[in-house]
Parts: sequence; structure tokens; C-alpha cells
Amino acid sequence: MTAVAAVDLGASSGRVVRGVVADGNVHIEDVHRFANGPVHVDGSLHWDLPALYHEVLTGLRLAGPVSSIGIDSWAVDYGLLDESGELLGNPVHYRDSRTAGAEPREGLYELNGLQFQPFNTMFQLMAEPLLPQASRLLLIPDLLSYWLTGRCGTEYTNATTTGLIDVRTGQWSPELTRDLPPGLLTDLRRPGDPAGTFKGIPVTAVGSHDTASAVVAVPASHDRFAYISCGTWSLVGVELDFPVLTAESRAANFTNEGGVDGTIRYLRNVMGLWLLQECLRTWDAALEPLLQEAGAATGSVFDPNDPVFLPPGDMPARIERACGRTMTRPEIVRSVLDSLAAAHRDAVADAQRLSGKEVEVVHIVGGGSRNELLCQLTADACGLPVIAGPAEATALGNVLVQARAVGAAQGTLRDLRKLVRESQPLRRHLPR
Ligand code: ADP
Ligand code: LRH
Repeated sequence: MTAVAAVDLGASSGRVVRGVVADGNVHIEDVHRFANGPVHVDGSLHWDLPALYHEVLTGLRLAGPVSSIGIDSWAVDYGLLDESGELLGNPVHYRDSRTAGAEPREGLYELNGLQFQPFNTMFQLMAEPLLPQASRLLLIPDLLSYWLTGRCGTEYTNATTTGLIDVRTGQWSPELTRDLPPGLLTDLRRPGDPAGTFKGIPVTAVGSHDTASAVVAVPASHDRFAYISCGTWSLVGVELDFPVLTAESRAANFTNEGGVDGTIRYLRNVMGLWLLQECLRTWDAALEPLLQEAGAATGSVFDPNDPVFLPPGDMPARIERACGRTMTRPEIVRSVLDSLAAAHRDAVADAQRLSGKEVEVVHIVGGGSRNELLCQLTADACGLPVIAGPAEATALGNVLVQARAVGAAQGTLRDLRKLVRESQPLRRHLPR
């Protein structure tokens, strides 16, 4: 029996799981979970990378003997190393205000295929004071991998979120990287490639962008599906073989991110459960009782993608302003869920219209798949069946790509998805 360890760092929590693929099943077991989130230091927002590394080491110790280790995390953020390989400063959080003034640039979409997000790595680099001192840039999973193995490299799926990859060649774009210090960017690795060893255990590149790993584990039985990777963000879209680079697609802010096995993740970022996370933090309240009460509450629909919701802070006040009324807590929660369901519907419809791919079912994966009310409201809004689960799709996708690399799983994405479908509990919501 071959076991692998998957390190999955989400923007709200991290986990290390032990995964086994055997007898047509994929099974994961949590060995360590920990909280994650923005840390205010001296007026800017950071991630606490040394603390996260400490949690990774704890998790790997608890995982016991494994044949491979794979790491994924949220996208776009990075650490800079000096010439001796030391980290220059604690990495900045993508919600920091340093990129608030970023603007879309003419001609960029045709080159990198990315939706405009002010926090894309290329815009962060324009506001990066440490750049002149930096010898290397490593994205978060690659930085952790470097600390484990001593080897530098950049995993491709996450690299596509930097804005610096040519969407046509899948390589660093000479044009987009022209102004960066020479040697800053490291060679690309593909999911499944070896990435060094830690205490004699192979580290394997996976879809190190968490959303790329989540899409691997969508339990689809055919190609005509849309997915919503629903956690801090809702990433809503379809899987394609080729990017869509039309003016309509750019105007609709759809992105073409690199997926595992050469696929394109054609999707839109919807603000997601961040809205709810920040309400709960402001109220110092628990989620489940409020979700119960929200079931019977009346909400108002607002645009969850308004950039006003991006930074941390008093979220209930911002939502009340957007809805133009004061509300009870259950009404605010209901408004968030109704608004996310409407934004899910718009993104599923736009993805089909812009890509020409028709879908018959919407898969909701990630922590948000546990939210039955949101799944039902999404089914109702889309007028399509929703299949909810697995909640740990990202960790599962990470495990599956490693399992395939070490020979414990075989085949295409379709085969990997069958393993998920046949071994993970799923819920079906029919539109009302
Ligand atoms: P990320 O990877 O971005 O940190 P996750 O995929 O872990 O996010 O999802 C976290 C979200 O899942 C939480 O913000 C919460 O809204 C939702 N969630 C987690 N557990 C439950 C639950 N038991 N019921 C409803 N929603 C849940
Ligand atoms: C989700 C995610 C998403 C990115 C955002 C920065 O965790 O990786 O795909 O757009 O974080």
C-alpha cells in the first residue's frame, strides 16, 4: 500500500493529509489541521510563513512513512530570496492595499489570458520595494518546497496566476518578464515532476495552485460539467482544451489558468465565503447556528465582486451599505448566500456562452460544499443539478497527482475523477 502526504494551505486553514489510492478508491485522513489568515504587521498585511512552515513540518512528522510529499496553496503570493537563499521579509498577503491602484493594461489578456485582478503577482511586483535586493522569487508552495528540499523551481499551474506566463507557449513570457532582474524566475516544473527530497522522501510537484488541485478532484462522470471550487473564493468555470482570448471574454473578466495535464481552467473569481468569514470574525460568532437561522431569513442581493469587499475589516457594515438597509445577522448571512448563488449563476452562464461548452451539471467542491443552503440556492439559481463534494477536493487532487507519479494510480483526469466519485460521499441538489 503506497501512502503519500499532501500539504494543502488554504487562505483560511491548512492541513496535512495522508492519502492512499488502492482497490479503485482514494482515501484521505487528516493528520494535522491549523488556522491561516492575514496578519497585520506595521501597516501591511502578511502571511506568517515561518509559522506555516512549522505546521507543515509537524504535519509531515505526524503523517508517518510516505512515498511522496506534495504541496499546494493559494495562488499569486511569493517570497523573495537574497543571493544566499535567505527569505527577504515575510511574504505579503494578496489583500494588502499596495496593489489597490493597479489597472488593467492594453494587450495583456492576449498574452497571458488572465482576468484582471489587482493582486496578480505582476502587479504586486510593480509595488515591491525588495525587488532590487532579490535574487530569486518563489511562489508560496515552491518556497515551502525549497525549505524542505533545498531545490528551487516554479510549478506551472501556479505560475500561470502570476500574469508572467505566455498562455500560448506555457513558458515564462520574455516580453512580460523583460523588466525583472535576470535569474529571478526559476525553471518550470509540471505536476508529477520530481522536486527534490526531504529526509530521503521524494517531493513531487502537484497542481500547486490549490484551485488546480481542486479541479482534478471534481467527481465528474462526463465532460459537460461546470465546477465551483468554493472556499474563501468561489472559482466558477469550465475545463477546456484551449484558452478563450476574445474581447468578450476579457470584458467578462474570465481567466485562462493552467490546469493539470495541459487543461485550461476557464473561470471567474467570485468573492466567495470570504464575505462570511469576515462577518463571523467581526461578530466573533459561529457559522452553523447562523446558517440555520439564515434558512428562514429574507436577504437582499448585492454584487459580491465589488472590490470594496476585498480587504479585511468590518464586513457586515459594508454589506449593509451595499444593500441599502440595516439587517439582522441572519439577514446578512442570507444576503451573502443569495448574492453568491446569483454570482455563481452568472458565471456558469457566462462560461458556457463565452467558451461554447454546454454543461448539464454543476459540481461544488471545497469547504463551501458543506453549506447545504448555498448549494441548494446555487442549484435553484442555475436551474441545474448541483453535486456537492468532496469538501477536501484540493487535498484529494494533490494526493491523486502524486499517486499517479509514484505508480499507485493510472490514467487521465477522467480516471482520477472516477476514483473520487466512487469513494467520496456526495450530495445531490435538484433545482426547485
Ligand atoms: P480555503 O481553502 O479557501 O481556506 P475551504 O475550502 O477550507 O477554504 O473552505 C472554507 C469555508 O468552508 C469556510 O469559510 C466555511 O464558509 C465553509 N465551511 C466549512 N465547514 C462548514 C460547515 N460545516 N458548514 C458550512 N460551511 C462550512
Ligand atoms: C483560492 C485562490 C484563487 C486565487 C486566489 C488568490 O485559494 O488560489 O484561485 O485567485 O486564491
